[in-house]
Amino acid sequence: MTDAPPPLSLPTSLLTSLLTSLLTCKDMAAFVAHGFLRFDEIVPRDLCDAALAELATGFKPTPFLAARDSPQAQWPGKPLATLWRDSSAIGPILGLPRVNGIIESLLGPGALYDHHYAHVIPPHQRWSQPWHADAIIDPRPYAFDIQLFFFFHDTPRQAGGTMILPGSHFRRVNESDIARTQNFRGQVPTVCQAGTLMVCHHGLWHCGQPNHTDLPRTMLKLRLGPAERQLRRFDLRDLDDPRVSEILRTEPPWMGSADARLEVVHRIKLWRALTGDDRFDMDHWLTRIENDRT
Ligand SMILES: O=C(O)CCC(=O)C(=O)O
Repeated sequence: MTDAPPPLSLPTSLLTSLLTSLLTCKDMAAFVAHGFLRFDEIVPRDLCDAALAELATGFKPTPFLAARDSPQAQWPGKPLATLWRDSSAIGPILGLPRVNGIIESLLGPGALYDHHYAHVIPPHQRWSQPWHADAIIDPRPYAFDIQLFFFFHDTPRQAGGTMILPGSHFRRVNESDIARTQNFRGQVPTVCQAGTLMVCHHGLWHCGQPNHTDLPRTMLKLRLGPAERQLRRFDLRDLDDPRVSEILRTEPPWMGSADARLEVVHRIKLWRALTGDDRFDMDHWLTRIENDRT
């Protein structure tokens, strides 16, 4: 008789740390409903200070500004893990287990770099950036990119933290189509402590704000796309928690009841895509129209 091979198992501590750095189903539902997630003080202060110092040196220029023959010009489309290898702060920040877990939960493994830019609003700038959504050039209905907004210094309201409109991400607009509007009901300014990260769906409406302080306001934006299908990449242990549906139903204040129905349908479809559960529904919204027998 031969001995059976020992069962393949990971040490519990490793398994727990892998799982705890991933987003839960409730987190993912919040992303699907609101189009963003906020992580307060996720980057330690010392790394924030180092990141600001690194940005002040000119950093790696965004590919838009890089010389055509420079390595940075070739970055778009490359795996994130292969970039910022020699960076003293941005690389280590992107390597933080929690930051990695967030990216992996939303995009799956091997996230691909799209672009980055350090948005600096000078002191006493009274101009407000017009509302916009970034580069809506893609027809993908439910795959999505994410945009990481890093705030490396305390950002009080006067300092011009990015304004966002929660729940706007399914309203696909081309860049500045929404620029003639000054304020939307339900808009939320980013007011936060150093080290805060906002992770936004690429369709989320947003704009920079005036900076009434004596200091520049810096926000590092990094856009990433998926390398694989965004399917069940997060911690699935709370998949059947009834709060998942409650979160998916949340209505932002700008939505009328007719609009809300359209949004719910989008959310159900994205939830189906992310979980692989083609029968998932809420209040019969999609099942009602899936009876075409022709
Ligand atoms: O500076 C900001 O707060 C936002 C800038 C931005 O996201 C953009 O220009 O697309």
